[in-house]
Amino acid sequence: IIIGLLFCGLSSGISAQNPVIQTHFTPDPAPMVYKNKLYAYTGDDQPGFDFYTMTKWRVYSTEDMVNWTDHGSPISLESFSWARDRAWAAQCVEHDGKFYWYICAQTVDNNMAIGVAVSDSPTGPFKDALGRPLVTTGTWDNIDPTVFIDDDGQAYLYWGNSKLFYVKLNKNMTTYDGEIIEIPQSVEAFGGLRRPGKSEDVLQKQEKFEDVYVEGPWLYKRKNQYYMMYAGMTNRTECLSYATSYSPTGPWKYQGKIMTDQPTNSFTNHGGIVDYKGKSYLFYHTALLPNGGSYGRSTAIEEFEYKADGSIPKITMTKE
Ligand code: FUB
Repeated sequence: IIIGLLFCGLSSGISAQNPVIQTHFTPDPAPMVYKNKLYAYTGDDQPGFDFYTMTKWRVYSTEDMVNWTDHGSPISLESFSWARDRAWAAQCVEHDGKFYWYICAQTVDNNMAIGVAVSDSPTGPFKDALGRPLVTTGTWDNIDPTVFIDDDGQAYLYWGNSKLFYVKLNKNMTTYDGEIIEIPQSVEAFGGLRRPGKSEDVLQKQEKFEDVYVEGPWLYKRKNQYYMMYAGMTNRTECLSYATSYSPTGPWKYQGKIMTDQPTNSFTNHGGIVDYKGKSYLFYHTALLPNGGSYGRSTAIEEFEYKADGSIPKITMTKE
């Protein structure tokens, strides 16, 4: 199915619209470039829910950032025998000609866990690689996996809500042997600190609020710097912030907000950054599709240019 959609914010001069996909809700977009195509792996919000009651994941592709092909929903909760609910944020990466789609979902034990499905094609069919979760530590922190493969071939899996963890993946991309490392939270690393004893709800209501790591990490490398984008916190809604490091395991240095307290109307924000055909793009989500909302979120894209020192400019969301 070809969905011909245009979006604004492009230097090509094409006048068009965000959200880029208008046929389904497509939260938590994760871009991946493979060969000549750009793929967007997304979640699937369903209208009418009052929570993130999600059951499947979707994939789209484009070659021109204008026309998108809908590849349907190659994986769902049913693809993972251990998953019972909450098909939340995911990311697919290619390694040695295979495609690894890292997902998180609620387990039959009522925790959140990270799993991985594998395929020979970026659009599937995908199969649960393990028949069990890849990371399950019996907590609710195990959400929002991001995977990055460094130049030396070492793959890193980061994830976490309110806490940020990583493991080094084995060469098979589906297991790990080392310890799970928790990244220390500090003002220097992520712009702020959670105050012990205060719930997120209380934090959001504070008038003056510094940034803080919340969820949705996105790890990548550009030149010799590693970038960790994440959903941070502002007064009204999640923002997108980032930290950098000269090592994939930190220490991380807070660099500020990329997308600040703008009216995404979705409370959460979650995205990815990718270079494609010589341009840089921020993928994120908003509630701006008709009938959208906090549980009806859609992929939006902005083109941007890095500053000369490698920093990411403040990016303003665009819509029609
Ligand atoms: O889409 C469900 C959850 O909302 C994601 O896992 C979080 O990052 C937030 O976007």
